[in-house]
Parts: sequence; structure tokens; C-alpha cells
Amino acid sequence: MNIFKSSRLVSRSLIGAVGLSAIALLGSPEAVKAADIVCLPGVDWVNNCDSGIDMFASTLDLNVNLDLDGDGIPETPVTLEASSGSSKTTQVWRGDPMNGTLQTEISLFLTGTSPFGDFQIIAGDGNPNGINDGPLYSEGQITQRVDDPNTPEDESVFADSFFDVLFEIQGLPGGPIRNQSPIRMMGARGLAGLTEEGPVGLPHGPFESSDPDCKEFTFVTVEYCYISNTEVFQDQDGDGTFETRVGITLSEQHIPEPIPEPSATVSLALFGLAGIWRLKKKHSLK
Ligand SMILES: [Ca+2]
Ligand SMILES: [Ca+2]
Ligand SMILES: [Ca+2]
Ligand SMILES: [Ca+2]
Repeated sequence: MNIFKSSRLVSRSLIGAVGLSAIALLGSPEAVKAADIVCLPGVDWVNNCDSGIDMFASTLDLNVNLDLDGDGIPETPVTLEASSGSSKTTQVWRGDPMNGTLQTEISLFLTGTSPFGDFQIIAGDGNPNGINDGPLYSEGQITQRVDDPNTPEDESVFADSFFDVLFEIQGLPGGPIRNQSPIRMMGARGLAGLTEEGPVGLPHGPFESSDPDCKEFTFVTVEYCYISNTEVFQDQDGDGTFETRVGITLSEQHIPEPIPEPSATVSLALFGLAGIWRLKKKHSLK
């Protein structure tokens, strides 16, 4: 009786394991082959994840309202689409797990073309190591979810993640701009594990954001969104502190981007947005 019970348990576990492997194989995009899984998916995965650094390509969509005439009132909305191309210039350090939480630090360098010309976005202190090494230090957390027994799915296979980001944008009129208060970029899906390319290459949880400015990208693994306004400043007297308010952010979305095919889709979408902006500008000048 006992033997029968335990053998049934074993076969159930085996079926479960085989089933999961089959799902993993079927559900895994090609990117998984290129990027090794470093934090294996499964229940309580965060606590089984060793520290390391993930490197990936990414795309950023930032809308900012600038005060170009200096009257204290932002009047010029600008869409800034930045990308690393296929370069893995976005890096995330993650520490060892502590009670279901990983400390993280992000560092990125992205470029794009705005109505004012080429621009660059830098975020983080440039040294992703969990230590504050400079004025743009940007930290975050990955936190294991707890299962809600009232829902059919096991939420403990997912983790929440966010980054508190300080950035600098170079190439806009009047010099570089920075935020003084970090913006919190929230993951719009539950993370199901990590590869050496961070969240890229693994299927994660369903898209959860109800924010209309947070766009769902079906070909990527997770979207990070923020819509609350954050003021941006310039260092107009050149003393190294950014004290002059020159605008306010309207929305921001950051996408770890699988490569190579989907980048073409993004480029097309960005080209379309840039075209719309130019048309609007042309129209408003008349
Ligand atoms: Ca103004
Ligand atoms: Ca650092
Ligand atoms: Ca549940
Ligand atoms: Ca200054």
C-alpha cells in the first residue's frame, strides 16, 4: 500500500518533470540556445539564483516635455527613442539571494536620433557591482512572489522586479539633462528566471500593466514602464550640479530586446513615430 502510494507519487513527479521540460522546450524561443540559463525557472527560483552580471541589448522610449524658451513652463513634448542596436550595452548586476530578494544595479548606454539630432542616454554609474560608484548609481530589486492559494497558477514561479534609475541625456538643446529623483521602472510581467542575457530568452508571466502608456511587446520577454512625472535639470552654471529645471518626463518604457529579428520591427515602429512627430511639428509651425 505504502509502496503503491509512493510509486504513484514518483510517477506523478516524473510526469510533472517531463511535462515541464516539454513545455520549456516548446515555449523556449531560439534566444535560449544563445543565452545560457543562469537562474533556472521553477518555484522559489530567486532563492536558487547565484550572483552575477547579465548583459543584453535594449530599447528605451522616453517622452519628455522640455522648457526650451526658459519661461519655467515645459511646452515642447519630445519623443526620444534610444537603442543599443545589437550591442549588449545594458548590464545588470545581481547579488546573492536574501530571503527571496536579489539586490540589483543597472548600467546602460543607448543612442538615438531626436528632432534635435543625435543623442545619448546614460543610466547607472557605469560599474554594475552593487556599490555606489558615481552620481547616476541606479539600483533595484528582484523579489520572489508568494503563491496565492485562491488562484490556480503558482505565483511563486514568478518574481517582481524594478529599477530606481538616474539618467543623463546628452545631445539636447542647452546641454545634458539629468533627473534628481530616481524614476522607478517596474517590470510589467513576472520574471520566471534569468539567462546570461538577463530576462531575454525566457518566457515570463503574462503582461500585467493596466497603464495605457505601457505597451505590450509580444516578441520580448518583459517590459519595464514608468509614467509618473519626474523633473529634469541642466547644469547651466557649469559647476557640476544639475540645478536648473528644464522639463519633466511624461512616460518611459525600457525593453530588454531579443535579437536579431525583432529589432527590425522596433526600428519600423520608431521610424513611424518619428515621422508622426515631424508631421506634427511641421503642421504646428505653419
Ligand atoms: Ca516654456
Ligand atoms: Ca556601481
Ligand atoms: Ca496560486
Ligand atoms: Ca550647476
